[in-house]
Amino acid sequence: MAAGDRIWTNARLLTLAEGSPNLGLVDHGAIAVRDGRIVFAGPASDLPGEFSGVEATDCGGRLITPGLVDCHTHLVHAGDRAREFEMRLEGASYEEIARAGGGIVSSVTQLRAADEAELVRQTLPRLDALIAEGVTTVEVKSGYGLTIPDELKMLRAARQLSEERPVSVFTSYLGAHATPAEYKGRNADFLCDVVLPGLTQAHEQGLVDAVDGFCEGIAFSPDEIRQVFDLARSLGLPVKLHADQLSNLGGASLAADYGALSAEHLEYTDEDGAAAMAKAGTVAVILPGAFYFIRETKKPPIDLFRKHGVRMALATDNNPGTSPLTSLLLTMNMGATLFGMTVEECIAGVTREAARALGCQAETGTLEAGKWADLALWDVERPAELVYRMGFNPLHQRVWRGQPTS
Ligand code: DI6
Ligand code: FE
Repeated sequence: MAAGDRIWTNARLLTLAEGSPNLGLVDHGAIAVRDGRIVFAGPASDLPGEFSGVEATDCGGRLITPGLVDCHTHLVHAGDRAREFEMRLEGASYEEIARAGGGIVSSVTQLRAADEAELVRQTLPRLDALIAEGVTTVEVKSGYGLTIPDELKMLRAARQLSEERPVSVFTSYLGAHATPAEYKGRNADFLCDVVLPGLTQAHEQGLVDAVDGFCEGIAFSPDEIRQVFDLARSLGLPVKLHADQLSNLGGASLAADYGALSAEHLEYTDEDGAAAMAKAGTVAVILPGAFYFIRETKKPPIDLFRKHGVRMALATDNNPGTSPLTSLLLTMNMGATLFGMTVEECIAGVTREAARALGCQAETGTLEAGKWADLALWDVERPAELVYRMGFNPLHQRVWRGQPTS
């Protein structure tokens, strides 16, 4: 027994350990923690004797899962696009909205006008909403600055979030998100002047954990994305890609070619793309919030992912334009209801597989010895309840790195 040791007893565990049936369910379970890391998670009868005198939290039979991981967000942004949403409800077209100053351009304008402290201030309520549902790790992208200083500002704000709240933050550089007005029709210049040198600078400043891009007709071509990924590779940074969201440009295969951690959205991915992802071990990050919000009708090919053994994660894609969603619980419900994902796929998708999509599966995402003690305790009897309810939050306690935070 050492100072700072903690145990949780009288719990039902979903360990999510790879290959265990029923999400690694342990009916009479206990977790022992030292220095913020899990030392033991399993049947209470096997709890190591050295923890016998340690003060225990009696979980009253509650369910413990790994802390949730939101592996795809644009959480740092300024302002909102509620007016645009209203205009769409009134029947306005995308062109009309763009002419009225809406669309992604409006988010870029608002972001550029906000300083770092203001960005953090505006982001914290969204982060708090995620945390309130048991999120212990969150990914945050840049991509609304689109100048080097503004992209760096976004990434610094993202890093600052982990100073403000007990949460692990992973940053993704998304300079190739959209072409700003001043570079309209000049993607090559934008890449050369902003995206590529911005990535080098952000990396030098320790602000980048992974590199992302938006491969789409309205954004960047596969060849343009390759330029970004080649630089990422030379800097030793992992990549991920917004791929095949609105059309199939072969984004899933492109991501797989670079051994990407993940490819995201994937509504238009075909069988070749799924097979390439399986071979590369690229995780499919499914984003039902954006599908729902833009009233997309083409569903991601979940059956093909299953057939080829592609791992699937689920994330909010929180962003002001296409997914103003701050609930991973609702995201799971949408994954099940809209796409037919199973309860097990949904729960693995916001824990173990989401961690894999961030490359942090050795640190979090399952209840296994050696990982951070990132836990969520739930007032539910069965795992399906986490997926089935809509707009109800059964979180009882959240633990980040061994410390209860609620
Ligand atoms: N895919 C999306 O759906 C969002 N970004 C992306 O890469 C849209 C972002 C926005 O409209 O603000
Ligand atoms: Fe996104």
